[in-house]
Amino acid sequence: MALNRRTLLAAAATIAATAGLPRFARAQATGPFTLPPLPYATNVFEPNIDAKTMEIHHDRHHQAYVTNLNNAVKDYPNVAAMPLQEILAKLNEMPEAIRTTVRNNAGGHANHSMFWEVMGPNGGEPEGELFAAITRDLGGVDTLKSRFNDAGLKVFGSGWVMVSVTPDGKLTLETRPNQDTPIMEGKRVLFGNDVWEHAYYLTYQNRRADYLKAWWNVVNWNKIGERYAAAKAGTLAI
Ligand code: MN3
Repeated sequence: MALNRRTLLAAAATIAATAGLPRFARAQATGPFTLPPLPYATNVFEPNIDAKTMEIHHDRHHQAYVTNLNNAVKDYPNVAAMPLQEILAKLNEMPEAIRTTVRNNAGGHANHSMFWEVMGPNGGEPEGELFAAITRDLGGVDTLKSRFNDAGLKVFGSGWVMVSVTPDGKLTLETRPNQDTPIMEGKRVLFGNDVWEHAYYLTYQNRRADYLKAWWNVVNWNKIGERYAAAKAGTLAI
């Protein structure tokens, strides 16, 4: 086919249109892992977390972890068939060619799936066995918040601050770099906050401490109570 001016213009228009598409629309890949829909509207946490941050964080960042993970495992059916928590607990058994990619993106998928779940409007307060465990293991709710915020502030670069839970219900404050998670050590995460700049930069810029403080306003303690019961029952997957 001869290239004429009309063909070249059409090609240029196609390239321009593709370049203008959101990243997640171009990167859609099929695979065993899927992006869980947000269980609430993106604007429900205003002004604590702005709607644009929620949208980009979920639709683009989390989608990218899912897409990258699906791409990494597509030639490894044994890995693709494994539950996410099992992949994370067996990272050192992963094929070396995909181990780092799987670590970062399976971790990112797990961490963000947890993150959306432990936030919500009208999330209540810690009650019952959860309240008792926080009092027993973390010095009470106010002390937990203070220690959690301090730990989150001290994460250098990108990472997470979390509370993990053992099968017998003991709670521990933890931090992890990048997209690492205590699931990699066979533990379970009760809840955690994302301190990557993408989680807060549009509203808070460099003020991570303000974001950490405001985040408690959007925590879903009712859901965390359910996760605590599930962790003790051995049924909490992610
Ligand atoms: Mn994030």
